[in-house]
Amino acid sequence: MQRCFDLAALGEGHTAPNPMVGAVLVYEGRIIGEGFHAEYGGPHAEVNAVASVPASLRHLIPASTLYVSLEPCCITGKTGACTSLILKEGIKKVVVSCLDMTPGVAGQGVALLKAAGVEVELGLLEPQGHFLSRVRNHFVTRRAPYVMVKYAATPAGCFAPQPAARAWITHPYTQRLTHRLRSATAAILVGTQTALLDDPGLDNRLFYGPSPLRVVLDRRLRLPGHLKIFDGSLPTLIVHESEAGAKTHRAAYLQLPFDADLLNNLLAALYERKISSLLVEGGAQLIQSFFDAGLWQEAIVYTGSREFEHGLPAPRVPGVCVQTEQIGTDSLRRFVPHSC
Ligand code: AOF
Ligand code: ZN
Repeated sequence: MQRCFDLAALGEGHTAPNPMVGAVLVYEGRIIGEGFHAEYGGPHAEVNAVASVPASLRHLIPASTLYVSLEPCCITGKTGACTSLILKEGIKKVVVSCLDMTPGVAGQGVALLKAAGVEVELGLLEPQGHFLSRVRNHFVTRRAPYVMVKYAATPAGCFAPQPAARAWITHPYTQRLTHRLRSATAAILVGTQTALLDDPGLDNRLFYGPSPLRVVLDRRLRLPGHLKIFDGSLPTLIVHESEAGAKTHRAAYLQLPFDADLLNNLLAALYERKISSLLVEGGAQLIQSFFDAGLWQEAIVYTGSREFEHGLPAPRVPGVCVQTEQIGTDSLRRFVPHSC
């Protein structure tokens, strides 16, 4: 199953809004085939695992055990149902780490296999399986993108210098990890002040894989066209309130009321666009509003070694730290909400 997880991770950044999935076929303790879901719309992990078995070993498939990181699908979406493939190949034992909460699957894949006489073991390395599939399972059950908040703070807990200015806190290596995070996230969000002050590209320049959809709040359409977000290099969505104001920059526009429901409405609009994950990169006020509304699933806080003489205090994460890692001179902490 660990091998399934490792294989699944090779699809990072390319499968959304589908999950990353890995599968391994084992005959008498020996792997005879393996595969992963490599891109959205492409063959599923199970299909690739079966297809990878050499012709000389194909006769062993019915006597092999199929390990899959996620419950095999029993619906026809962009591809055929994996449960049909399993039955067609005569596989008699399937080991699954966790359920696929997609409506129409959600336990029915396992039930269908069991009803057909296949022995199914569910729950192997389940916590790791849930972690791997957390974005997909959140997206389909909550009908909203999985929200990841990310920011850097100084050792004293400052977010930015005061008066406000663009300032770098972390090591360039940490920036590379941020770009990896961007490559694995469907959309990235910043507020107006961050777009103005930092002029960020909000793209993935420093890691393999794609860049996210750029989403920027600009209530009164004040952002000037020379900003990097308007360079036309990537899809960009400007969220605004006013009818008035020119919508002439290289971007798509989404009008929403900037009231108490803004964040919920924004998440609903992104869900409609099949955006399964959202990285909230700043500023402090926007991050705080996601925390206050309880609309976040994970927070990643980098602590650098730089200090400001006068600094704006960083938001306090209303959650528990589940992971700490040292990255050279910086540190990473991953938080989840208290209720998790
Ligand atoms: C699997 N194995 O490798 C993946 C699965 O639209 P489709 O055809 O790609 O299928 C969507 C469904 O398949 C949905 O339930 C999604 O969670 C699941 N993804 N399932 O058996 C895989 N990637
Ligand atoms: Zn499938």
